[in-house]
Amino acid sequence: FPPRLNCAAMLLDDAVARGWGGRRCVIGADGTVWTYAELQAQANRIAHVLVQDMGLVPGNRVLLRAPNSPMLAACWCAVMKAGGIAVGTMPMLRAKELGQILAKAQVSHALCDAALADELALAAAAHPVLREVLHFGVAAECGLEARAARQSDAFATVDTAADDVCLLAFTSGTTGLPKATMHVHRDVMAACACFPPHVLRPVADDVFIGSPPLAFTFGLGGLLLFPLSVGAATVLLPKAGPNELLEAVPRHGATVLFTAPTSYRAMAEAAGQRRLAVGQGGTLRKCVSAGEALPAATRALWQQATGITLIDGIGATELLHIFISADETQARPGATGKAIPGYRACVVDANLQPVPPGTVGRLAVQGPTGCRYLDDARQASYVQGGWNLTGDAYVQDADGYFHYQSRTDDMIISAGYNIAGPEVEDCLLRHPAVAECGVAGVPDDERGQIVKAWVVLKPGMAGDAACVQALQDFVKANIAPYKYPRAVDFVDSLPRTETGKLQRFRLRAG
Ligand code: 3SK
Repeated sequence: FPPRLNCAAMLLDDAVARGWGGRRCVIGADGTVWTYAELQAQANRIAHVLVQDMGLVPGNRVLLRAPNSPMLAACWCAVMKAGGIAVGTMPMLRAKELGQILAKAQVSHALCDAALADELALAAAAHPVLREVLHFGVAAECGLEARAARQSDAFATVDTAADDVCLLAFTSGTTGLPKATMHVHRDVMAACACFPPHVLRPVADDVFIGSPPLAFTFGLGGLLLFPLSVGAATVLLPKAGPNELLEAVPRHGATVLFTAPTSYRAMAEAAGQRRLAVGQGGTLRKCVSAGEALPAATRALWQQATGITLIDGIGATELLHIFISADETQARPGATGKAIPGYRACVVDANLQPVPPGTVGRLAVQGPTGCRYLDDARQASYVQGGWNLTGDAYVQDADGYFHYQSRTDDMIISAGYNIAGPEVEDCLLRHPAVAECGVAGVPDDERGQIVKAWVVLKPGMAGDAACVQALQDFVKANIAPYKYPRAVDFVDSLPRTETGKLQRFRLRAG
């Protein structure tokens, strides 16, 4: 990439200049359809509001708070165009967490959906660093839409350096302590140059749809950057649970779906999914699963239900997007895939030395994107010897495929056995009574740790002693018996991050 670039200029201005201005670009749940030219014009008007009304100068941090929608996409592009730094936030965050973000990122400006204004106002009262807030989704003259309508729809996109930070993506990870990862304009373009052309291979006629919020880099890439990079359309739904997706995919003629394993599982089990896929009367042709390890049972269920082979991938907020994956022709059940072109990956021991195939170790990744925490001592443990250590335990097989085991801190060591919780979860998910489950190690005087399962049963199933016995017998009959859960709790739901990742540390903590 050239030393000076602005990702919005490349993804939006260049798209219009290339003649895609009249193509459908962003589609909302409320019937909004904006072409590329219309998204550009709206982003330009908002960029004027940021600069003229809100006093933004390049490098200022702008918090964005809204569910997925065309307006949120326009705000994100406007911040890029004005040379600001977008700070995406999950819609369900409360004042306390928003306050931590305001302080850490030194956020001076915010664009916020009026329906989510209260918690931000509480956070702002405690953190006066936030000086300028505008709301959208309000009819008032002082609202963002009304102000934008008074502005010119031409804006000279700021000529940023490729290395200028444009995005602060927060990750609470699976351990609960938020960190801010910095990404520069070139990282955004690098992400668009890796997974989409080498694995997903989208085309301009594709219609993307999915669940991850744009505040999560899985969603930002899958539902905004990647479609823009090929001139495709994207459906941005504020609510995109399994039922909403089952309804919206055929309604919008969606062809590419991005969601998480739990959502694929729920969709596969619901009625009505049979005619989703192209060739079965539907439109879907590519389905990407990430955000969490994909259980082989869920891959098989989706394949049976739709005939579509899931494209699994592992990414990280620290690396912006997916770095190991396999397209639908190369996918192997039980494996995430191989390092995608542009990235290198290997499995290493505690001294960062590569381990032989078949040996469990720590995943180490290098590529065009990488971890830069904002002012955080954890940088030194994430990046070592030029490698990003993602915190995942993997095995590489003799053919180079990477097989997920667990988070490194989730490996259960019981009576000398190494047991990967996700393998036990995958097994339990195959039992007909189980809707969802989480497995983690808990302290045990005799064995050091024992395997414990937290199980959400399907409706109508009784969580009694007979059920515990049946689940334990099922695990013993299907994987090595020493892996069976010696303790089983039945729960109504599992603790997850805002992005849907299971928080095993909260299970362990009871
Ligand atoms: O959490 C992940 O696995 C992920 C996947 C894709 C892009 C970004 C992330 C964080």
